[in-house]
Amino acid sequence: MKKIVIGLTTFCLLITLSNYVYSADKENKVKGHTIKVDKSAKDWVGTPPVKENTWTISKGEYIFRDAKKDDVGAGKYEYPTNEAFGRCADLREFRVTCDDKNLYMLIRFNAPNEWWAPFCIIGIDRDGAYGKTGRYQVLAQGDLDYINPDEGVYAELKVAPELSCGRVIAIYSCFRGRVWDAKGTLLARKRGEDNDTKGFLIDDDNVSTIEVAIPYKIIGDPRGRVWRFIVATGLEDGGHIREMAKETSEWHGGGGIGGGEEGEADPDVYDLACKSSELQTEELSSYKKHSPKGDPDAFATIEKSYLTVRFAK
Ligand SMILES: [Ca+2]
Ligand SMILES: [Ca+2]
Ligand SMILES: [Ca+2]
Ligand SMILES: [Ca+2]
Repeated sequence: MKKIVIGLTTFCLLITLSNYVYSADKENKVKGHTIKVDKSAKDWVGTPPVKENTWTISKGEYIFRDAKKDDVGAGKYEYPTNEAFGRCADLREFRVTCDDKNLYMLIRFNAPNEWWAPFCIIGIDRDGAYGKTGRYQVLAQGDLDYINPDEGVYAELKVAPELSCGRVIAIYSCFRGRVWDAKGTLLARKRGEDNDTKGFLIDDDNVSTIEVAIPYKIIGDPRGRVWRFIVATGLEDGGHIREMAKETSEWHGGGGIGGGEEGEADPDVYDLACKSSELQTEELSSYKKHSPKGDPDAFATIEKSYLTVRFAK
């Protein structure tokens, strides 16, 4: 009897172990599926993880579930008092999948009161620690002498050298967006106009959930590779991210520094996709308060707040 029990236990253990190894190998990579950017997120079929600030792979989708109400930026950020904003920079979910032509992303915010209000920056490090370091660290900042939304996001945010981003994407106001290369050159633009870049698609499902499609000829082909995603959220202002200030007012959130003038070193970011809300606050607080406007040396540096997505071949 004892032998049978031991035999059965060993058998069950082996089955469990082999299942684990099999599923870890099989489930760890995104083998994606086609998404229609059609104002319905119903084609995102994966199940999100139960725990906040964790990720899973489900039905070919990488799914990160971000914590609720961790949208406090460098620790004490408040929203502008104008009711358009609500707490719309509270990131709730970020998903990635792909097919043989496009990378697809889903961004879920806390619902804004006005459709134009949320802003999301996505940096993609496509070559990891093996890439060129010491370059492309600032996330498409733009030129302060000539504020032009096409040039950048003006978020005062940079990443560690080993996270240098080959692509930076801005997604905002439910259907607008831009993609830059590592040097800040604009590669794609969608404004809902005739000259939108073909194939770069952005639309919302019920305002708070945004679907994005980007062709590989713009973003690169992730299949068989490991990409790292930096996801940062804030508020829209004239096509770029809204500046923080020391004091809260109708149009500027408080808890930062200065009077809400473009380029002040506080990161204009309320939330990051990050495994720990404490780590997120620590990284967003890593800016230098007393420095000239627009000085990249003073910007907060993201070192650990990123998502690692492994793509199947
Ligand atoms: Ca859809
Ligand atoms: Ca959040
Ligand atoms: Ca700032
Ligand atoms: Ca977060």
